[in-house]
Amino acid sequence: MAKAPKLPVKQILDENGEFVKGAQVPEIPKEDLISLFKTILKVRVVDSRMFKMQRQGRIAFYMASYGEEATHVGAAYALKPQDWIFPQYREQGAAFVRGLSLQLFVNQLFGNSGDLNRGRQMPMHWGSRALNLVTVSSPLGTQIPQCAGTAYGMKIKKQDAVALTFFGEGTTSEGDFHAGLNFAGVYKAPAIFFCRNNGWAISTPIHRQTASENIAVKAVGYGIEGVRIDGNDLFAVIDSVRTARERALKGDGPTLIEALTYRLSSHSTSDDPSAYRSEDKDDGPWKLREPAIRLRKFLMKENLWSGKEEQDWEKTCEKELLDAIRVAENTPRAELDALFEDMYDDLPWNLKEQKNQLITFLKNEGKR
Ligand SMILES: Cc1ncc(C[n+]2csc(CCOP(=O)(O)OP(=O)(O)O)c2C)c(N)n1
Ligand SMILES: [Mg+2]
Repeated sequence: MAKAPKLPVKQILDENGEFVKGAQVPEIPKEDLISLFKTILKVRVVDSRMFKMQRQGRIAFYMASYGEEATHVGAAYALKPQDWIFPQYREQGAAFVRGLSLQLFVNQLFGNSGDLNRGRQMPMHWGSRALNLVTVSSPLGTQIPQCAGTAYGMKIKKQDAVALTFFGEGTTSEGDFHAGLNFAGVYKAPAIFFCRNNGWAISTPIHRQTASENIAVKAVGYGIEGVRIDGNDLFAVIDSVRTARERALKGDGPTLIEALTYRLSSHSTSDDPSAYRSEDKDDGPWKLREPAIRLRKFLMKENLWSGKEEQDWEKTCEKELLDAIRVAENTPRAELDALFEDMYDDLPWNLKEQKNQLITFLKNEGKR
């Protein structure tokens, strides 16, 4: 068997909230660090409330990102507004960092008429054209070649921008992973392939996903840069994406970043992880390594954060969220016949016919 190059896992802030000896610490203004920590907490408030909302039958589905927040919050922060983001689905923090309002996020979960997708997708398929945040799509991996192609387009147009896509380690088994990385490698597209290796693809553990030593090493086969980082370390995430961005813009091609993290939540509201993993043995060690603990320790040591501030901030997030939920629940549902809009300038005859059938049906049912 060919020998894979050794790729060390880069860590900058350790689990005790201390900088690793000799690590080059990326420059991040203190106010930004506080704001990023607040975004991580906000994601937690949203995740925990929306999970319960699903259990109450008020939304149909939800996916939490407990334990993985540093990956998406940090990666989105390291980008510039002109860069494009192609999410998988478990990266709501990236949407918040980009500026997606809580109201728009919640509207999407309800699929109401205030939803930018006009109620056409299941919950957790958020996105925003105005924010260069491509809408989540359900089939795994489709975002990877889309990101590669978009990045190549940016290169041709000589834009000062890159495209970053998030995906899980499970998604690296899709053919689209190969197509995307191969294309980006050949054309030196300014793309960043950000893999959240959270250990699980629903119930499939990483060792059943690939025979490869790790995910980052696969970069070698595409002739691109591959790095492994501690994905629960916000500093390492920011540093790796900044470096990948600089390389990409210099014309040095794409980077595959493997961020090691752990899915402490269930896969989704439709999943029960107790059926396939042990809370003590599998999750236990990761509960101590999750990203908020070390960041909180660091900020407190630097006198930038306190327990009281955390309580107040969580209350503020909860209030903002409850207000957004109230608005969303009182916003009319998306109009069904909007299904026929936004695709064609002139609707083809068969779709016109179907649209009229739908309108007649709704009238007969007393819904119009
Ligand atoms: C092409 C395709 N196959 C299967 C699924 C069903 N599915 C949805 S999420 C998921 C697991 C993905 O795992 P991973 O990429 O590691 O992301 P994570 O959920 O861990 O964030 C699967 C198998 C799908 N949506 N699309
Ligand atoms: Mg996974």
